[in-house]
Amino acid sequence: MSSPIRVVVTGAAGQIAYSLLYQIAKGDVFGADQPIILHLLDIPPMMEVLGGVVMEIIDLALPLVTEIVPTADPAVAFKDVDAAFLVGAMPRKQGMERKDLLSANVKIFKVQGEALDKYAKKTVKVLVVGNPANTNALVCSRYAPSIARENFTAMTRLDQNRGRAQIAERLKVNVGQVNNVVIWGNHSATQVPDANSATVDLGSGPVPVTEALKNDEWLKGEFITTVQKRGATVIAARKMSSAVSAAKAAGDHMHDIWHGTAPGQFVSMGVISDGSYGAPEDVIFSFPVTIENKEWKIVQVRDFSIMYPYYLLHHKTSMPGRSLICI
Ligand code: NAX
Repeated sequence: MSSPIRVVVTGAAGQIAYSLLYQIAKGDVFGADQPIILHLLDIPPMMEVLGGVVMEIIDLALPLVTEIVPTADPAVAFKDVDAAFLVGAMPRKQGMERKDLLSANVKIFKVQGEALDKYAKKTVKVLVVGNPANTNALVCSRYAPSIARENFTAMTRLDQNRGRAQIAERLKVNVGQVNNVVIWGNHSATQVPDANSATVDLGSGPVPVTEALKNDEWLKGEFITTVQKRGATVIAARKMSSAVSAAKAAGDHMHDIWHGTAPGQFVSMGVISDGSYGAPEDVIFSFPVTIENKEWKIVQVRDFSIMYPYYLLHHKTSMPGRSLICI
């Protein structure tokens, strides 16, 4: 067995972390042979709850977990970490303006960025889940100048998974047969789910979903709005936001950073934009990427550059992520 890696999860007493920690602890994310030292960060009032979470992790009796470090101190939480899941964030409360939410989160992600800069390994891979995820990732990266900007990514994998599942249901196939759904932009209602590059394997190799669902107007309309509004639909039914699906998506995202993407497949994540496809530069923007040796690369396919402006026109939305410029 290799030597343990240090993995921090923030918002560790919250509902997403509750599912995510199990996945990490049993080896689904970093590998079945990779021992883990779990660092768990939450705020001081949550320390008792976090103590309960620690007891449950112990009771899982999973041999990969060699040590658990619960703390409310970012200096301890980020010390020597190899991977960071930044899940904790200030939730939007009733009567709270968007600017209030942003300023509360800027404070949190400034502190965590500074702590990463000072204490984490320079190779640390940071996944921001806490909303607004794209903005929070950008803020965090700005306050961690000694760590490459490419090491900070934001989660749109839940939206991608939702898109795959919707298409699989429409085609009445297993979700494993559907790949390469793209999420452009931001993890918010302004995101652009895109099935134009998606493929389905109906038994004789991948074919375009646009072929399999030819003349199906659903793909250009309801598919997009269903994915965009899925989070709100789950909240309306469950009276709580998506948790197990968000945790699974966070695990999928970090798994692919760690182990790379499969040949012929790409995944969507918020990464620092180089202006590809006409997206604004230097913001965290969701693109299709491939990953090798823990480094992502934006997929450059001619078709995408045709489709992306089309969607912007089609939906008459402003460019997703545009609001991120004015944080
Ligand atoms: P919970 O409210 O259950 O848990 C959040 C936890 O974060 C709490 O325990 C809280 O005490 C902690 N926290 C707050 N400030 C902190 C700080 N400064 N340092 C450390 N911990 C802190 O929320 P949960 O349902 O787990 O959701 C967490 C975040 O994920 C939210 O911001 C949510 O909006 C976001 N989501 C992002 C998604 C994505 O696709 N990017 C989808 C799911 C989810 O909505």
